[in-house]
Amino acid sequence: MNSIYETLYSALTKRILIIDGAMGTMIQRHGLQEVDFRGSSETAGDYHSILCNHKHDVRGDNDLLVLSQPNIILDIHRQYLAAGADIIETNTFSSTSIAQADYGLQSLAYELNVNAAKLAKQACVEYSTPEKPRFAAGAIGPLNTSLSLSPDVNDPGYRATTWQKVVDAYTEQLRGLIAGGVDIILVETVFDTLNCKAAIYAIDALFEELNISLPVMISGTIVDMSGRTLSGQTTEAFWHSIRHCPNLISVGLNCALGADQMRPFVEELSRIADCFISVYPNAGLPNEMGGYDETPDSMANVLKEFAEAGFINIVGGCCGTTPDHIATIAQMVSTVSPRIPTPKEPLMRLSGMEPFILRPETNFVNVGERTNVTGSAKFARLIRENNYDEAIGIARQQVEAGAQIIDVNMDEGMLDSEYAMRTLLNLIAAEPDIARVPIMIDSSKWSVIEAGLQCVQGKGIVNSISLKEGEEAFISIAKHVRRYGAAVIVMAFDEQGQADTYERKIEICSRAYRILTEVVHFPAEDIIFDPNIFAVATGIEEHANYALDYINATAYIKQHLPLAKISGGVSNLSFSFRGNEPVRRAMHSAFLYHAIKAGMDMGIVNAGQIDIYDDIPTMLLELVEDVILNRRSDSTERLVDYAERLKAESTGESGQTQEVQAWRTFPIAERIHHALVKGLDQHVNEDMEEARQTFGSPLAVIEGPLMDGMNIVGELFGAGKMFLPQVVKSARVMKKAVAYLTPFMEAEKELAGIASAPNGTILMATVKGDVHDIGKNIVGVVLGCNNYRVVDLGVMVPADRILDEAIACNANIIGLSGLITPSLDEMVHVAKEMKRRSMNIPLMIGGATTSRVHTSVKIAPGYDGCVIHVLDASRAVPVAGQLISKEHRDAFINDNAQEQERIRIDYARRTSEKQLISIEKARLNKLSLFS
Ligand code: B12
Repeated sequence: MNSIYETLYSALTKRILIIDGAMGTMIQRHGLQEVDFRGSSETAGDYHSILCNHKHDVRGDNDLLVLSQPNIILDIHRQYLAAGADIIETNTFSSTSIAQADYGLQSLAYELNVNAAKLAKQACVEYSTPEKPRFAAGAIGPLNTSLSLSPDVNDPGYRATTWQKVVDAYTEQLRGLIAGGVDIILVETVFDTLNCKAAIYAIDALFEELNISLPVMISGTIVDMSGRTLSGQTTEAFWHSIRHCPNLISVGLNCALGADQMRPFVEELSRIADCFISVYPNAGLPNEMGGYDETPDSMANVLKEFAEAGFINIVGGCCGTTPDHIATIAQMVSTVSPRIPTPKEPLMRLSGMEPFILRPETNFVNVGERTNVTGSAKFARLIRENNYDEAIGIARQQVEAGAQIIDVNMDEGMLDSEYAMRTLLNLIAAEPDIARVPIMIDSSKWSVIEAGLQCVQGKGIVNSISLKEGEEAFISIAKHVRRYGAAVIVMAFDEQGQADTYERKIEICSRAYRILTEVVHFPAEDIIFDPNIFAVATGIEEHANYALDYINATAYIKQHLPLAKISGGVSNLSFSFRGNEPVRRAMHSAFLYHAIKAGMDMGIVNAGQIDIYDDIPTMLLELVEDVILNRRSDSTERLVDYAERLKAESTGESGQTQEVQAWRTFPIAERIHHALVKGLDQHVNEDMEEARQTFGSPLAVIEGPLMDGMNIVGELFGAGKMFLPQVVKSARVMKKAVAYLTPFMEAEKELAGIASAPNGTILMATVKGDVHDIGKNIVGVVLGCNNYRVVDLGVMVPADRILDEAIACNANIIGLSGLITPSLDEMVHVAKEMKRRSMNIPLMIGGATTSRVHTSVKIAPGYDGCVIHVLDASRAVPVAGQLISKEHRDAFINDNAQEQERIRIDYARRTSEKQLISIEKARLNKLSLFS
């Protein structure tokens, strides 16, 4: 930390700081012509001779004015400082060699930055007082070229520039800004996170080289109300991708939108980021003439509300704003306290275009392994044949089948692996369905890993680094991984070789952890150990304990190396049984079951090669576990014998047919459970028909055997006995079943002669961050069949969209669904937003993790209208009926409110009983064994 950082930090804790407004708008007021941009000998000094003979037009190159008309720029800085700005930006938005090439002025890039910094600094010195220090922020713009996007629609893998060129251009700009004396580095208007990551890379490297560390501000740009950057990332994914920046003092948003439209995104950043928050919007959206209409008062009013809501620390304006805007904003927020950043839980926060957080309840994370030339013959062939279109198809299948991260490996002797890595990743960047998940860049060669890192805008994982080449090389590579902002897998490998015993595994991992956390300052939550899964049952005595050593090492690491994660390539384990799929599958499932219990977090897994643990035949399970847990000296022979027999039996169709027939003879409910758990959809329609007749109504089938089946799936999944790709298949079966039953529910409605005018409109949505929609869809169908007009917004729906649409469709009720823990907070947020917007629409809450207690204690108090928890689809109908009925509505709402109050009192009593007593009281209670 240096003194500028501390001075700025201290100011930010005391008040909301003001950043200046638009430079362009102010320059336009001077009506400068070509000749003015070139300057005169008086205004441009030595630069005049260069500029007056320059071949290219320079009108419009605003950054050039720091050389040709420095007084104009100095005067604008002064106006903003006089208006109350604490931070002013250098006039260097386009002062890189890349951007200046448009005017043929690339050779002046360094000088532009030095001079711009000097001007801003001079103005700051003039206005600084001990009570109100002013700061010159070196502005680094987004460039006129993108590392994530192709400028050629016909060639999505093409890039107009390279990572290295961008890093070089930014480094030169930074050198100039630092030489000119800026106090802060501001990377702003980030529309492509990969460009921003290149800037961060340059900052980190230059800070190290010059041994300085200025505070850094980063400001992204959300281009429209979809809430994404131009390169497709959500606000949260953007934050995950850039938070590794050294000395990051603030993150925020600027440009593209007016303050009003920015609200949800600023609110989100303020909720998730642990540094200060900046916001400097445009003066509204551009009008039809390209101008900006937001007045100082109207803009300041919105920004004041942000301040009062506790969202912001630094505020100002972007396009279209003027010193008048800044003065009004400064005055309006002067009495509001700044937001206090709070530390966030140290979770591994990855991203593709969307965020991916490993939370305690995330369960085992599947890393898709098919985009690996060493593991998939088909993928290898496609890459060799340069057939990237089909290779991309494999990546897509992986994500569709439930891979939460995809591993990409191009390590093959005859391939240009760097080229292949770059080509595939650039193509993936253009496929939002695939690029939404984080990428694991897998290679044994650093040059290939680096080629990959230079193509991913999100926060991915490097697979892998190790101590193989000694500490020095390890530290250097780890620093680079950090500089690229990735998490890292560390293989248990050192100068002596690969760790194959428990002792070696924990010794190497502990040593690597110490170096990473203490020397490299790598965040512990971003370290993943791979303690090596080796083949067992090989017949070699020394291999007998391999699996158990991995499992025990996992448990040790989880206990002794805080926050570190564990991964591994699972298919190695069963190498000795190649060709015997049932045994391999059983080995993988049993191994994963024990390894996950010991703390394994993620793995490179072929989803087709795992069974459900509980389904492994008892005998096979025992034999497999004997091998994995090394329980008997003859375990390998016994498993080999069994495997031989199994192979003999299963050649020919008969074994398979028998198994198929067996489950078809189960009672209907069990058949449904079986189909759901196994993801079998061939018999869904006939089973649904039978079930419908057995259970009396389609809804009874949904809420009976289908729900029970999904709960079994959920339990197996939660216990590490079933994996996400399998759950995806279960979900498909469930959806097919519901689709079969839906027309029957509709027919019931007709039969009941329900009137055609709808009872009311119900807006349904699964909240932001959550993809579960089966339950919501069922509720929608059931309500639809009971004559409600249902407007279904789908999944992952942000609060503001839910509320805007609810108003637009004149909804009588809003129904929120959510099944994962973070959705509970999101529902609280929706309720609070409803209150902020003074809405009065009743809110129904549903989905497996929601509860009556949570709704009463956490959601309902945030909203003045009615909030009601509804357990299932059939109960949704009477609840909706009561909420809409003119006659019963008030009494129903009142009863619900009273019941919720009782629940809150009861909850408060139960939790206060659990509260800790004072130390004195505890001492009085001490255990006295000898009195
Ligand atoms: C199927 C499923 C999936 C499918 C979802 C497919 C889809 N299109 O919906 C897939 C594979 C994609 C999936 C993904 C994940 N899942 Co999941 N999933 C399940 C599972 C097994 C079943 C859910 C289901 O459909 N149930 C059947 C339906 C009908 O029940 P329901 O949704 O509860 O709906 C009924 C009522 O609740 C109610 N209702 C529902 N919504 C509403 C709304 C209103 C307004 C009303 C009135 C009523 C109502 O009516 C419905 C019918 O009666 C559950 C386990 C479980 N027991 O729920 C886990 C479960 C929900 N998933 C879980 C997890 C952890 C995940 C992942 C995070 C895994 C991961 N590592 O990535 C991701 C989440 C990704 C994300 N960002 O959302 C955990 C959640 C744990 C937690 N507390 O956070 C669970 C509980 C499993 C577990 N035991 O660990 N999952």
